[in-house]
Amino acid sequence: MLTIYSEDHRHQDGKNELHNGKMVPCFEMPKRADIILERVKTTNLGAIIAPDDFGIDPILRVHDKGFVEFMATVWEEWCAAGNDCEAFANTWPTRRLRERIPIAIEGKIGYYALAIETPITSGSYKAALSSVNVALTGQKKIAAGAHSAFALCRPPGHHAAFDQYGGYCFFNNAAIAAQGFLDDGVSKVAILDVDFHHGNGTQDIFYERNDVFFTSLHGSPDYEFPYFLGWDDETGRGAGEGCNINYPLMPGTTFDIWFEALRDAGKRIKEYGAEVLIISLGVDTFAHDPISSFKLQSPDFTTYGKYIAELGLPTLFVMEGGYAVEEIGINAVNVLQGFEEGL
Ligand code: SP5
Ligand code: ZN
Repeated sequence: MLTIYSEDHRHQDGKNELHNGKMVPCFEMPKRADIILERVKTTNLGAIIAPDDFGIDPILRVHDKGFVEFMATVWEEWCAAGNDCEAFANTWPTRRLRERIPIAIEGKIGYYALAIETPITSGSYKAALSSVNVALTGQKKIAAGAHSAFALCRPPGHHAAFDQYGGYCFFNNAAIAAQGFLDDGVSKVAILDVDFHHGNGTQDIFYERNDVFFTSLHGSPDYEFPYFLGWDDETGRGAGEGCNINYPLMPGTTFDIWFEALRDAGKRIKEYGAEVLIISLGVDTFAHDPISSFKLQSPDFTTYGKYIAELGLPTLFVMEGGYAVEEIGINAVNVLQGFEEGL
């Protein structure tokens, strides 16, 4: 399987995030991609190529223009306002406040943030652009006839909504790739999100559409981030009714329960009639992940990779979360090797 990778992910290198009331070193760190790349090499998964540059037009197909402009300029504005540290939001347009975009950057950042934990740094925009290019390069390879590809994206993307960043995500790589497939002539795309967290951003972007089917297995929002989306009564709206399926699962979920949900999701993808599959590949379902609570073991990743291959669709794997850094390479590449075994 072909891997797409860019060194530019290093430009997102936040110092701290707010976790359980303390500023702690960011869980989402450059070393994650280094360890995955190392495993791709040692397992001889296949060729590793650099991405092409697609500019911002494909991003504007799924994200708000004002939001993309904010991402491009936030660091400069944050520094110009006299700050000499990473940028964090601290005030939001919550219930009964107005959703009007303030002029001051301290306000604007709250308008566009969905959570407080993610630091914006001097390199966030550059890293986010490169992550989009990695996903789109994989998408183009599949559109040109490859059966699969691994977009080693970093920073991740599935929490990034139409006009919001957060959850370590800035632009929604998987959603941009899905739109890329449609723009290249595919009529039905499925996105299967196996990250531990609900893919709220991807759901948000496609919620009223029937050309992208979105399904996600994740820790129930009653207990887990992002807390305010991801229940099973969210099935899509308007033309999108029936094209969104969530599997909220209890903390402590073991592989047998998780895999049963995955097989149900796979059945629904087949029923929908998807022509192409995108996997939002988070491996924070691992039992030893430091911020998650599912119980998958490393061999389970191989098992479900094999099942994904059995769906028989051209498949683009887009890297999302996973914070047990030492094992992230084994777990992510196990999925890809399982997929190849299942062909
Ligand atoms: C892409 C991705 O995986 N983003 C995850 C962002 C999670 N950020 C908030 C984490 C909150 C962790 N809470 C720990 C207690 C769990 N019971
Ligand atoms: Zn996650």
